[in-house]
Amino acid sequence: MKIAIVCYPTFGGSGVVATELGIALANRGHEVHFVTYKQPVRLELLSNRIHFHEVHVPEYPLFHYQPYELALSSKLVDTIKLFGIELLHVHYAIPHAYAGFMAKKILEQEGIYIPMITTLHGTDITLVGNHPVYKPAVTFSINSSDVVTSVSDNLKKNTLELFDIRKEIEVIPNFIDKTKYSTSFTDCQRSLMATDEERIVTHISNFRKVKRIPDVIQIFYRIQQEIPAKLIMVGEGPEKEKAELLSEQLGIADRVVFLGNSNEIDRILCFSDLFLLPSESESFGLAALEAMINKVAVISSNTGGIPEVNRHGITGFLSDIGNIDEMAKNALKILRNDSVLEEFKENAAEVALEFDILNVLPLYEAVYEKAYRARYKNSY
Ligand code: GMT
Repeated sequence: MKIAIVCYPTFGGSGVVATELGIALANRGHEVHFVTYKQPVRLELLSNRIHFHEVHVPEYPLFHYQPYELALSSKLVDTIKLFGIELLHVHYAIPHAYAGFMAKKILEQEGIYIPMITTLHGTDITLVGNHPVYKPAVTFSINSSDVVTSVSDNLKKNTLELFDIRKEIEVIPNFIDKTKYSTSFTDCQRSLMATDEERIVTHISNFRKVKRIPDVIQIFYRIQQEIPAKLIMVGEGPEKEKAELLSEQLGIADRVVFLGNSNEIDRILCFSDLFLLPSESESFGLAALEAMINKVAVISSNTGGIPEVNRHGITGFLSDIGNIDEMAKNALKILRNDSVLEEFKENAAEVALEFDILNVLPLYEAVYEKAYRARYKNSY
């Protein structure tokens, strides 16, 4: 099938899922066309089955806001016609589902019927999409999609509670490709980061408020008071500076390493013992799943879809949002003892396999088939 994928090309989870899905679809023989404003970060190799089409928005001084949706719709129309695309899959409702719907309608006037799948990722529903300035447009675009998928049961529940949705929402969880990690590094170069006695605790995110970055630092502060440990902070975002300052104020700056954005997440996770995800809200927690497949135990909040991924007492522990004392205590339960740590690490990797792409890809292919067969139904 010839599939166009629209996503954010940045380090955010929705872009990562869209990119990895596109790569996997291409490996299965589909032709995949990414349409977005920059080459997606995890898309290193383009090939005859993976294409990238840049959406360019010319600056015009009259516009206070440059109209990205318009440019995206037009680019979709051109790309779909030029390459004979058969299906459009948009990740993150805002503004992708809206722009995709416009493209679909423009094409219908030319007798081209393109089914549109919308995948909801989280903040497009919970934090951003639910805002009154966007709500009617988001509701309309979800209801106008041919198929709607959400990345967790919890996100489906939230969507149905927050919006007036008249469409069935299919839950297709996020996934990992275990073959990517099966080359597991024999030498993780752990010694570059920590001594043999130190445990390595890691956090990876876009450092937004929703991730509760100060909690990450405070949990680690309590851990390192009890056992030798290092904290590795991976990512960039508005809360990073505050986190650096807090580590200095707490006198632990020499034990906290800020690495910035990285394309070597698997290498970093390879030498990590514990992953911290104390988020305020999280529709799934892809970062936790990526940690788990790399045999890293997880200490997280129990919000949103996280309990669907991190299993309490098995792959790690979950606590109420903001309960940093309990999170630190639970972290120490795992980290203090080699054999306990090993057990949690093994469990994490085993549970992560439930989300193997081999189980998840057929679910997407099935909805593609269904939408393609019904492509004339949603047009008027
Ligand atoms: O976590 C973020 O802030 C990035 C955001 C995104 O849209 O890229 O992530 C959301 O989608 C991910 C992939 O489906 C999920 O794993 C994250 O849980 C979700 N983030 C939130 O719900 C806050």
